[in-house]
Amino acid sequence: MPLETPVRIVRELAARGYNAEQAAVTLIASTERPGRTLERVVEHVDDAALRITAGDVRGALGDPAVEDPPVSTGEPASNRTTEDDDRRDTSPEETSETASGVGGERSPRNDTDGGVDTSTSAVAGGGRTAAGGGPEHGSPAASRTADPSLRSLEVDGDVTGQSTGTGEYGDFVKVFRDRYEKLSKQLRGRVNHRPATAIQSMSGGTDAAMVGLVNDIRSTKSGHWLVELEDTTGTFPCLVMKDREFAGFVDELLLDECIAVEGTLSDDAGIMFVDSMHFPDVPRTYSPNTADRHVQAALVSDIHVGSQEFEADAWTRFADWLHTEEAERVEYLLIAGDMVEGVGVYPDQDEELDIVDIYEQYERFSEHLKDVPGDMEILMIPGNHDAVRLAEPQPGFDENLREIMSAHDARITGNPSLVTVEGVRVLMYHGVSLDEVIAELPEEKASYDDPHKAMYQLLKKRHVAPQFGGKTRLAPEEKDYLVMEEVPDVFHTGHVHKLGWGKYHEVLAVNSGCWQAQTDFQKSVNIDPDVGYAPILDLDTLDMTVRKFA
Ligand code: D5M
Ligand code: FE
Ligand code: ZN
Repeated sequence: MPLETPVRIVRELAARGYNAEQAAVTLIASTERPGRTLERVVEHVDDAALRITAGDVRGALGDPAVEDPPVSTGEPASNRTTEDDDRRDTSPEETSETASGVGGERSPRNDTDGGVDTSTSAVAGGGRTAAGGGPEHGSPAASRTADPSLRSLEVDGDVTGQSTGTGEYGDFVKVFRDRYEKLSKQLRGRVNHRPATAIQSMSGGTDAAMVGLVNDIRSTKSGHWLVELEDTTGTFPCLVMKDREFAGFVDELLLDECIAVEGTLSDDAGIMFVDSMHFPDVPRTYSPNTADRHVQAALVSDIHVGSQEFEADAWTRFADWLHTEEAERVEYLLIAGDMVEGVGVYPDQDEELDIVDIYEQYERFSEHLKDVPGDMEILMIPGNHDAVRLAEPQPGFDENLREIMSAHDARITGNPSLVTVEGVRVLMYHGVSLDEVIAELPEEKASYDDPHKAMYQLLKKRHVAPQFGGKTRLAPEEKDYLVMEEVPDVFHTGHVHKLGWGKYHEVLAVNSGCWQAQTDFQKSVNIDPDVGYAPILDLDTLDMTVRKFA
């Protein structure tokens, strides 16, 4: 087979079970007969080696003295920045693809065309969809030229290895207490609230305020709303009159979320007539963090390897594109769960399985991961199809699965995790609660067509899965890992298999679609998945471009 391009070399090495440093691929490609060189390298390396280094190639070429040669990439990186920027912003090829590729019937949603409760500045420079495609869409890159020591990736709020919950009643008390502590702190400065027991002993007609978790929501005979709030001392009923301007907020309420209300007690002091309602929310003045250099992250989710509907060709095109010069700034790949299709996740799922063994699914996934350039940083969290406990927070993959997926040395953390990438705080959450938010809220506030709007609701509630007891299973822990204690700069989810993005008070919310074509179940309920898209995020500006590979 001709091995004239780095992409082919990487694929050939992957087929033989090797991952490769980009510098090694460049060296092989630069030789007169890359095919012959590759054979020599494979013969030369240790059988146990997983990753071919530039040193290995030198060794095979008979120059073992040079262990780690500098990578020759042609032009300096600084030139590329400008060129790259130009391409991002003005390429006619991208513009025309936008019109023909995604403007049509199956247009993924974003808020650039004016959403409802979003910030007016929609994804700056974003809202476009560019064709990704294979090497023909950009010349093969030698490698990521930036100095890897500039990279940084830290993880907070990861339950992996920290789980203490035994599932006892006392654990539920603890986790809700912690939720109340953390979220009430965010509301405390805004209202002069009193504990439920203190309000219970106040006299009729007095002003009062309370911070509590929503315990019950009922409509009254006359169409008003009775919202019962609970704090650590007790409960108190709060009446929202249907004609108040904030009555629409009641539609948005989920059980167990934390809110504050202010109002006046009834004459018999039995209920509070609500005059204002407050959510923990993202401050309107929030100013997001950005990276100090031009570097990008690809955000993907829901790969579902092992399903008959997994779109391997689209994934390969994506991986090939990552090897091109156009993608040389894409140094991070963040995957938001559902690496594999899993087994026994939904009834009758086995009828659509391509690989029935869960470990074999991870082995195949690992092969697909090897197509991704070896010099990228990968981070992944699990989803509801993955082989970890279903209840959230979900710990990262166990040793066994890590071993299977070890070739790329990816960072494996829990669902959710707050990942700080070169200063940018990316909250990674698979997204099972989105089904709940979409089911409970009115269409215009949350729908499968606009998954980012459902994400706005979670940002407003500062909790990734507020309602307990429905679709979202909660594992009681010492603390509530699902609270957004800090405001993220980017909120990245998947799960609903729909692409959508937009900004909520300057926080970029991205639901990144999937790599699985429509399943029978999805057909039966009219879910039309957005397959094979990769949102590419500029970490220095938080602008985003979506690339299509399906
Ligand atoms: O789910 C992808 C989306 O489809 C998510 O919104 C749930 C929904 N889904 C898919 N299959 C089912 C079944 N069998 N029952 C209920 N809901 C379903 P994911 O879990 O990522 O595959
Ligand atoms: Fe999924
Ligand atoms: Zn899922």
